[in-house]
Amino acid sequence: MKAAFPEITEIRYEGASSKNPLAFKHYNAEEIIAGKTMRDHLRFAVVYWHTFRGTGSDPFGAGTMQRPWDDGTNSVKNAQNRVHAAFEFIQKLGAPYYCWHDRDVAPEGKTLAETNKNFDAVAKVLQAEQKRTGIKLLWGTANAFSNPRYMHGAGTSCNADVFAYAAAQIKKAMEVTHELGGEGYTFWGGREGYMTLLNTDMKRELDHLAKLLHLAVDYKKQIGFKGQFYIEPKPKEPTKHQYDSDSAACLNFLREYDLLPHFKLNIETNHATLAGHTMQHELEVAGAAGALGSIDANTGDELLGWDTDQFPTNIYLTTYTMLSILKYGGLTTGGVNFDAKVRRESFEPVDLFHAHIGGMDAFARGLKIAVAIRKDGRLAEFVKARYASWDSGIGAKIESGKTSLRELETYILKKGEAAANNSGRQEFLENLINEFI
Ligand code: XUL
Ligand code: CO
Repeated sequence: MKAAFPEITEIRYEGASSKNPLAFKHYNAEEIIAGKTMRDHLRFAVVYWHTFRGTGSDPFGAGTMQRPWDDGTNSVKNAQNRVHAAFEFIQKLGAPYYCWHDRDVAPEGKTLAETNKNFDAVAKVLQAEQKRTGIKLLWGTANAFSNPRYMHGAGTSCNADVFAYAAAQIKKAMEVTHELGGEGYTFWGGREGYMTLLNTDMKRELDHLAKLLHLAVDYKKQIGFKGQFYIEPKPKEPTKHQYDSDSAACLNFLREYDLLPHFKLNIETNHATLAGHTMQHELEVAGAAGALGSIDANTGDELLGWDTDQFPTNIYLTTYTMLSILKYGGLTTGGVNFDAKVRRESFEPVDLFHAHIGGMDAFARGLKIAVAIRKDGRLAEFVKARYASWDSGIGAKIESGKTSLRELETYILKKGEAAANNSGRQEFLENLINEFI
């Protein structure tokens, strides 16, 4: 097969002083930092949907992307050829993982049986390319939102047949993920929400969504799939309200339906901002619940209020992200998955390299800075000292559950007033972070 990126050789680490746009300035896969290689800390993944299926179309205009390896047809043959281009790209980039939706990799047929056959035919090539290159599947997922049948949702559809179809589709996507040695499986509820409450039985829809996830948990056990299940929060787009709106809503849903032991969260930056939160907030909510699993790394445009899925280049963002990830023990099953797309105006194949190199370097810097901040220790010491009143005396008593309102009243009556507060020192801490950036 002809090379898809003939002018591009393996992307190498050349150090911070390099002016080569096709080299890493900060990501040095083998470099050990805080006891692990950068490769193992960051576990980068390339997404199939944006990088190999993104056309550059938007609501106002047609696709713009030049993808010489793609013949533009929906044939299985074209899908198989595309796999070679994808693995050439991922290998030259040096990312250890990739992710897909079932419908990104293989075309839909007229029936589910035909679609599954197409999927198997392409999965065979994925399997061979994984073997040839050593690139692994971070997670698979089912696209249960694009086809018109999913207009009312998949697990939350008012049409029971559509629920059954989604279940069948998820079953197959889990099987293929398992066959390809996938390390996880993600559920993003593309249309699991509503456009208007006037036509919606919310309680029933939520019950159904939980049913679908329980069926998946059961099937996972039956086929012996050991990968991690993830839910990916997103508040809106395409629906007005998505049930998995943010980390807290997902955790509440999982707890209510006894699903929490089986799931972790896959947190996406632009989804966090759509929810009116920071990425760090979403990571902290997930981490505190022991449910921080993986991240979809991207960013939005502060002046555009939609899911622009841009590549992350902001060092503060990657620093705060890595601070939270390291705090909760680092990425184990999950990774830094670039759910990001090049701009419509960046239509040449080489732009895919610039985008990923930039994202990987931004995360490498975030990792190094976060490790340095943790090593320095002043930030953690400050936070620890801020809560010192809880380490002994009345604070320790409250935390251990050994007090009552009556006792607390007696305590304060005796003191007359609470001990004086200390400054929150926000500006001091912001300056401290800037010492490391
Ligand atoms: C959509 C989104 C999805 C999920 C996988 O906003 O993030 O691509 O990551 O279904
Ligand atoms: Co995503």
